[in-house]
Amino acid sequence: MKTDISRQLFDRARPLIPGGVNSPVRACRSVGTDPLFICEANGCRLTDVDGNVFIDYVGSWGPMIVGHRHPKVVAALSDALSRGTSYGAPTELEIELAEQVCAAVPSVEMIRMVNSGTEATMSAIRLARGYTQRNTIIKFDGCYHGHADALLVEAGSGVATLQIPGSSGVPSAFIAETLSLPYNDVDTFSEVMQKKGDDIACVIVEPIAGNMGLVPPISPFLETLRRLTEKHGALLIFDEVMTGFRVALGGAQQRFGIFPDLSCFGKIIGGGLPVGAYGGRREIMEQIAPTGPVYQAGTLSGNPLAMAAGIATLALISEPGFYDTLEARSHRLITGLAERAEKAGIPVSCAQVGAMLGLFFTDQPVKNYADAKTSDLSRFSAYYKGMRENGVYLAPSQFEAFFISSAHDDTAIDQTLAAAETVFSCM
Ligand code: KE4
Repeated sequence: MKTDISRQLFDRARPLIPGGVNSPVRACRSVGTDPLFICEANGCRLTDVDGNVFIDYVGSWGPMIVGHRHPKVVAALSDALSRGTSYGAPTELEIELAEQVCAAVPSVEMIRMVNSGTEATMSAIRLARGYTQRNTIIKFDGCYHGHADALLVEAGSGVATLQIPGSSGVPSAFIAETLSLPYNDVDTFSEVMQKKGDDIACVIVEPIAGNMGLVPPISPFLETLRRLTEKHGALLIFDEVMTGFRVALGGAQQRFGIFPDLSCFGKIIGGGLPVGAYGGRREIMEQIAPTGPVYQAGTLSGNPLAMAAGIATLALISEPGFYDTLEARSHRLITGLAERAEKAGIPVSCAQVGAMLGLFFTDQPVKNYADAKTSDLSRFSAYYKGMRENGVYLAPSQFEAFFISSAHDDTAIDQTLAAAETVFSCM
């Protein structure tokens, strides 16, 4: 595959931008190759600067659930653009998107727009601390909630003691109030809540984990989080930045019938433009400035272009049958991949929830981050590079989920499965 121009651009980018990229995973370091520079996209396909075309399963890391350059999203954006780009003042578009999210997600009565998932979770945690007047928070190993200091934590040696900063530049004091526990581990969570529950401001969780690869919750994990946070007066925060509008119109909370106190969103609600949001019960959200003492602000929050793209996207995914089609195509893809890997004698552990998919190169069941780390990373790298050579663009990390859009038709899935058959046969 010709990648000369990508390589030239990468050489030009690296002296100017750390790693040549504006988000680390895009550098493709964990799969031992260089990134491709993309110049356009349409439907389920990306075209790189060398003219190579790929079936895209990254979808900008989730937002592109109706495919790239959907005519109705482009039309909505063009219409908004024809009137201006940003006002720093309220617009009707912000009300429309808020109405759509609150109508779709039962636990959300009030919502605040921000500009990224990181801002959404960071703000939700500050709100939970302000509302409960408590400081300690609980997250789960392998869950990623953006790069706010308090959330960059590696699980310590002792489950509920010594936490270790997950990044240089994060003072230990900034994560001293963050506990990180094993995902899907009801016993450990229950023990910690029994000891510390009355000091916990919030528990934040990816209701379906997508940042250690795809790891679904095992009942009664989420049920226990809901029960014990309620019992101890802590808030439950569902980080639905990835799962929101991805696994159901009402997100994972609608799919599982478990409703948090606060929810965080991003990705799909911006339709490919920078948007995040957090929302929940009115009596909690009214603690946010200017109606309450918890401060949070943003120059471009509720930007009209981003709102327009989000509104158009949410209108499209609200159409009858949208998720049934996505679910069926996702199921056909993941079962096809599993069959072809098995035929080639390659052990894989696959998962699919709605239009969120995951494939681990391990013969172990994957129920938490420790299991996920049993995956054969060199095999994943070979798979990633092979699929890219065969026209399929995957997330360049074993510890990511992959996504289908409504633009991934049967032809695209057949082509993907054919590529996988070729690649698995050479691994
Ligand atoms: P952003 O700040 O990147 O918009 O959102 C952070 C975030 C929060 N919560 C969840 C569940 C997320 O998945 C994310 C971001 N997801 C990653 C992909 N796993 C974004 C890709 C990247 O970091 O470049």
